[in-house]
Amino acid sequence: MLHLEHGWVRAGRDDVTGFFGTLHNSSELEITVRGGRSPAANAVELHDIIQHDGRKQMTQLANGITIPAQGSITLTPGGLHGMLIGLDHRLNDGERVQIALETNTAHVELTLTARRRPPTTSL
Ligand SMILES: [Cu+2]
Repeated sequence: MLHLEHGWVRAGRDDVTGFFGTLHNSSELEITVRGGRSPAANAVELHDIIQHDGRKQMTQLANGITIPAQGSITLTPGGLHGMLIGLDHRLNDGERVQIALETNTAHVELTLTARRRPPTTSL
């Protein structure tokens, strides 16, 4: 089983925005998140931020994110993160956003709250 703890989506963006939190894998097998769907956006992608020629660049992770058995991976604004691409409207502070993550084992349904700033528990 995979679940997202302290999940949130960044509010106030027009076209694309990130979502964050800690993915916990409570199963005995590794789980790979490959992408997802959301009624609020055209696409759900998984990204990382890498240094390239001294500048930070966002790259899509074509192979997704793998969470080890009994392990966790944290999605943060400065590193690995989820991305909503092609928002159908600007997310308001406090708005609830549905995201279904697709993994190699199952879909994981999330309801995240949009916030302008990270909740302190996620940092
Ligand atoms: Cu991104």
